[in-house]
Amino acid sequence: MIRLGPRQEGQSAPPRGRWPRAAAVLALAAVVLVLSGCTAEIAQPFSTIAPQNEKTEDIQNLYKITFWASLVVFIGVQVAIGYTALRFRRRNEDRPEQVHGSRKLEIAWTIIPAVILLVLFIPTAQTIFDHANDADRAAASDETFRVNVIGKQWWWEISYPDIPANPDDPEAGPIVTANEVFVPVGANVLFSLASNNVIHSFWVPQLSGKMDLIPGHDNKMQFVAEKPGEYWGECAEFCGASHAWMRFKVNVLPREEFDAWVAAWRTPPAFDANAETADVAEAPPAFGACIACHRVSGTNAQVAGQGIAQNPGYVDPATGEPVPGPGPNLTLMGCRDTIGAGILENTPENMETWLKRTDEVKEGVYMPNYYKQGLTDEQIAELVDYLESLRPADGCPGDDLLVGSEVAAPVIEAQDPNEDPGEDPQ
Ligand code: HEC
Ligand SMILES: [Cu+2]
Repeated sequence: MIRLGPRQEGQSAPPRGRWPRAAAVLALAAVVLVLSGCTAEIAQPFSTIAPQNEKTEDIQNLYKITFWASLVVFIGVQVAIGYTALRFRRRNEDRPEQVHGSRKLEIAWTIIPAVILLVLFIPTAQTIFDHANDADRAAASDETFRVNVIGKQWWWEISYPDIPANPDDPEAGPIVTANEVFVPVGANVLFSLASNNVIHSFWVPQLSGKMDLIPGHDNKMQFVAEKPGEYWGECAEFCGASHAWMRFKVNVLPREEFDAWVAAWRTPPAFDANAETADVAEAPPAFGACIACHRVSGTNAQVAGQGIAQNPGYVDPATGEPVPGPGPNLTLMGCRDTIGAGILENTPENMETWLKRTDEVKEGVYMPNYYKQGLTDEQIAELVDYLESLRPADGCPGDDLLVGSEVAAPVIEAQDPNEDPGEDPQ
């Protein structure tokens, strides 16, 4: 114990009775609170303390170290405050002896924080380097399952460099999709993370840490998804108006389900009967307005830009400014769980809302509202039917598996496209 000054004349030992009992009750309450927090079953998809693989276990361990270190500090400080308040409380009108400087104290409060910092820093740095090395090893290995991710405003373009869209035609490029990453369970997944606009951050709280997507600089991230299921991710770096609606999902499927997804992606949509001539006559004519920005595999909707090159999509009539155009690849759109990177659940009603109130549903969205520009209710209905039909006739791969997922989905609000558009859509 460090004595701050000689005990004053007439000072007695701290009184017993009332105080210690109150302190004991408080301490007990604190312990109960802490323990109840630890045992709570956490099924929140964005919870960081429900790790589902080794990578997030590592991060959880850092969190535990930080938590216990903080608890020790907290208790130490509280005890010191309590002790000082009781032991040195004012007992008479005398001004206590004034003390300036204490070498012992100075040394103690330099060394203790330094030790605490080391306790936090060493395992943190170790984990960061371990994870970076894992990514490097994955990059050097042939066994790696590669996924390229490009952060867009405000959605994710996902492509699989090792999985050709058409195995007979290397020119066709890889399979490209958006906002839903499919990976086989147990695969050593390496994400290559890039951006052609602002900085985003890729984060699947239950499978990974955060990694930025930086224009002009590719980042890597590796993890193994150990359990089948669906895992939500989100952008973790403020990137503009709809940053909060830049969600995605990682669907972890058994290998054969994943292969079924690839096969489904490569199968031309039923709507378009003629894949050989890539005839989209079966698609509603109104879809002609959409193909500047959207592709659908197996149809002649193949002109929209994809990948890191950014072509201006269209000139906003309101401002005269070019806006980044190309949008998500809509192949298998009927199988997506959400519309607009998590902002609406994918249902025909919500698809109608998306097409009729695009700019109200999603703040700042880089997709024009063609309903306001003159598409009729009938044309919109045709587009909705078409988009929802972009799925295999015998069901979407992985759908049955994801039902029993351990992670609950966030609630996504539906809206009536025909209600007064003056109202706040959110
Ligand atoms: C100027 C480019 C552009 C045009 C033209 C365009 N879109 Fe889009 N579209 C986008 C962008 C960008 C997004 C992504 C919006 C977001 O989530 O932030 C998008 C998203 C979508 C989505 C949701 C996709 C997903 O993965 O959730 C659908 C469906 C869609 N558009 C349908 C259409 C239809 C139908 C048309 C034609 C009537 C059309 N789009 C015209 C740019 C465009
Ligand atoms: Cu973002």
